[in-house]
Amino acid sequence: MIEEAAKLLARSRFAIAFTGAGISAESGVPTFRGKDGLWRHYKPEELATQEAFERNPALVWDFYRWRTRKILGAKPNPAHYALAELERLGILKAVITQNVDDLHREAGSGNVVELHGNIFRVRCASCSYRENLKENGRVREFVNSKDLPRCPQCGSLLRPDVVWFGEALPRATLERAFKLAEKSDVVLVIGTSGLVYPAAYIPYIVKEHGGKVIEVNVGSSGITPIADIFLRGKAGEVMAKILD
Ligand code: BV8
Ligand code: ZN
Repeated sequence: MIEEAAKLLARSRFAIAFTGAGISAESGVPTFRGKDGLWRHYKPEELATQEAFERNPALVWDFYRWRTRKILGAKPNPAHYALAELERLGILKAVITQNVDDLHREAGSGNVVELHGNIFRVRCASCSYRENLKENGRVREFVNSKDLPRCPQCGSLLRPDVVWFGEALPRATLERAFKLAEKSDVVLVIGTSGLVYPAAYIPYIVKEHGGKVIEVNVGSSGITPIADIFLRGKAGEVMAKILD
């Protein structure tokens, strides 16, 4: 099966990758719904929503500061590097990710579409102020502070620049992802439960346009029913083999 997947990729005209939290599991970043999943301790409604933030911004900031600390200690794993290498070889045209951990960019992927935002960016809840904490070298200061961060422009609360449940994905980002999916003849689906919409449409769009779906996952998911090739295993291990 691995050889078949490698051949499909090598012969593809426009291959893309669609990734979820599972691709970062071997980097030590907790997934959402697995046995070590984040949501086990909390429910999404309690933390990753506008209502939760309005009701208890300190709790939501504690959650994101905790996650940022976890992600700061994480390095890309062989799966992230394999995708960057496939892009360098001209095989992979883009990575569409649901992850907010920036590990694809750290591994060297160039064309990354972040459907759900990026945990290292903050934005103002009221005005258009945005800041990339990583570029400004302010992540540690932000993560270690106990206060509620305020917008330097208007004084309102700053929030993580990620998409919460019940929030629309940025239109331009979603359109760019859908256009990539319509053009692709192979989508490599790695480490997603395929439960969260509209992101989970991506592999279905590829399939509808006659493309092939290769799935890498330790278990089955909402995408498995449409997978042409299902490679059961850890992303880092399977992707390293595909690259061989
Ligand atoms: C919207 C950012 C409307 C924040 C996230 C009922 C039916 C259908 C849809 C809905 C519904 N009720 C509500 C909805 C809509 C909702 C939704 O889809 N809910 C789901 C849960 C049912 N969607 C939304 O709310 C979206 N917005 O619909 O807006 C709208 C429209 C117009 C105008 C106004 C409003 C917004 C969704 C975005 C939410 N934000 N994250 C943050 O990160 O804190 S979602 C969150 O889940 C993460 O982004 C994560 O990436 C995403 C998906 O999870 P996965 O990545 O798949 O991770 P998961 O843990 O689930 O799975 C891991 C997988 O990896 C598993 O399969 C596991 O087997 C595998 N794995 C584990 N280890 C490994 C591995 N595989 C390989 N190797 C390993 N080592
Ligand atoms: Zn502001």
